[in-house]
Amino acid sequence: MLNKLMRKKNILSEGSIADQIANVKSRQIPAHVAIIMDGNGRWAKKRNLPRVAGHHEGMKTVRKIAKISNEIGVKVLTLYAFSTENWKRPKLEVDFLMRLPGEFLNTYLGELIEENVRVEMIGDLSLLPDHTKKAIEQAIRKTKDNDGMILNFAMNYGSRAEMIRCTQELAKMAASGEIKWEDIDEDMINSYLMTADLPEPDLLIRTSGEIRLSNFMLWQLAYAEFSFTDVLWPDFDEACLLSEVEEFQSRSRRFGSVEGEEPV
Ligand code: V0D
Repeated sequence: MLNKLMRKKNILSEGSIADQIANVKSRQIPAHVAIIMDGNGRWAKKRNLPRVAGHHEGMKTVRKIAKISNEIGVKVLTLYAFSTENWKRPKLEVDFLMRLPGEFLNTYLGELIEENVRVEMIGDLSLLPDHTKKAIEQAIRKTKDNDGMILNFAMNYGSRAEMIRCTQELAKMAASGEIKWEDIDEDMINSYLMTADLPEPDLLIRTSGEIRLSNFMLWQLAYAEFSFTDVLWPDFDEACLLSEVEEFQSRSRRFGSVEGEEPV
């Protein structure tokens, strides 16, 4: 009863991180958390630093959030690292971004392997510079047999492009008689998306105050809980992630009780 009151007043999460972890772990953990990592440029601007300094700081946040997510038992963490729109940024900024996977993996791949994390990717990798592709392919190869959390980077990913490709594949098979058009259902569509082997996201988080999906996992997010926070990605820390999961847990508790039906 006291706990419930404290939770309602949002003061249960004010203890230590260890308390917050224990609290979160005693309830249902979202199997798949997807995050749009926004606000790196704004973080840098506030400090009179170049935008790339924000991207670099954001890379450290990736490590922090992957570690805490793995610790509480998240099965899949998908991070939107680079969208198909991001090519429009200044060339020097794009060049800098494309060096981050290599730097990230040089610094952290050892730790990720120790933690049994499997690195995966969604998106069109064919357009990335060779050095970026090499770094990524190495990370995927070195972690392919790990069976812990999947750290899934969305790189040069766009949801509509993904759905167009899926539709074309299915149309081709229907035209050739390989499948019947009437047999196309949700499962078949799922199996032709880049997320075919992953559970659907349970929780979507976007940092930095924008309230948009920006072409991210439009099909896959049909039933996810959405959370938009004003915290800028480089400032997003373990406590922020745990609070997001606590909020997710309090919502799913409400929908499971008589207080509210699952809304449409
Ligand atoms: C910049 C905030 C890690 C978002 C995080 C090229 C923008 C830091 C990676 C990464 C980026 C990607 C693949 C991989 C290992 C690490 C990354 C990009 C941007 C886009 F296998 N951080 N990070 N990739 N930023």
